[in-house]
Amino acid sequence: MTAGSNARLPHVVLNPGPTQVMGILNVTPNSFSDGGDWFDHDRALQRGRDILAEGAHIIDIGGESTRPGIVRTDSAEELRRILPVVRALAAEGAVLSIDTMRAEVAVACVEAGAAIINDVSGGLADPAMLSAVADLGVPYVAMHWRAHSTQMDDLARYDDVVTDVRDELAERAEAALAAGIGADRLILDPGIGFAKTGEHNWALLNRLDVFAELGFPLLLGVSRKRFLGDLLATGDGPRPPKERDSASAAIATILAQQGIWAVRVHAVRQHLDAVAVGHRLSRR
Ligand code: PMM
Repeated sequence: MTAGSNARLPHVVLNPGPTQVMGILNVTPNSFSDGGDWFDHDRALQRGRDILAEGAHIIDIGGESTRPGIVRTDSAEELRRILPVVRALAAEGAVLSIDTMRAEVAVACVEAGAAIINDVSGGLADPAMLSAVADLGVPYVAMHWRAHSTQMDDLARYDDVVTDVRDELAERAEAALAAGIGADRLILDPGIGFAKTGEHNWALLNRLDVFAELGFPLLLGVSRKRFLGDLLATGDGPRPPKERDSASAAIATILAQQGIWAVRVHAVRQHLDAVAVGHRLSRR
């Protein structure tokens, strides 16, 4: 198979249908909701198989946490965490997306069998990323991002969050196309929770039509995020991350009704059900 051939494109990208469910596999000691749970390679592999058995269309594998405030992992460690898991799950036929901001990691993982690159920085963190992905010929998720985790909360300032994020994401799309990434391989994500307050997140979720107008499939990651913990807070404080899945799924229902391409989630079964309901509602 040559890089850039259509054979590389997973059927999930080619076929517009019900919203795809992308199961999250964080091979990290410190992600915000499941840090440490799947850090060991054998446990990560088992979690990947469970995600597939639950019916996920795609597994999104990450070896670097992007949780607010966290210091970066170096590339050797990022690769050590994920490469054996990528190789094993790809050999079992899974459609794998790699959650990385590094070109070097993207290239190694696609060579190991991964099908999609999911870059939360939209090409801003590593100047080599966009041209590397163009050469690989794989689909690319460009997320709206302003800065690394240590600085992002300070940058959650917008004149109008919907138009500002739309414009900044459109710039990333233009950069991706200019670098040679095919228009049929580009997916956009407004980046819920990245340099955004809870109010910003809700405003964006209310106006996804503005993002759909950019003309690319959309991916959304709301699963277990802080704004849901705050929405469901009690006198004891925010709802803990692992108890936010019903709220995530409620949003996924509406996203599926709106024809969003994919949702990135922790609780796969629950979100498949939510997507089935949303998709059915969209049929009128
Ligand atoms: N969120 C996280 C990580 N990767 N990728 C995309 N495309 N969109 C997101 O919203 C997103 C992401 C943070 O969540 P995690 O720590 O549970 O992985």
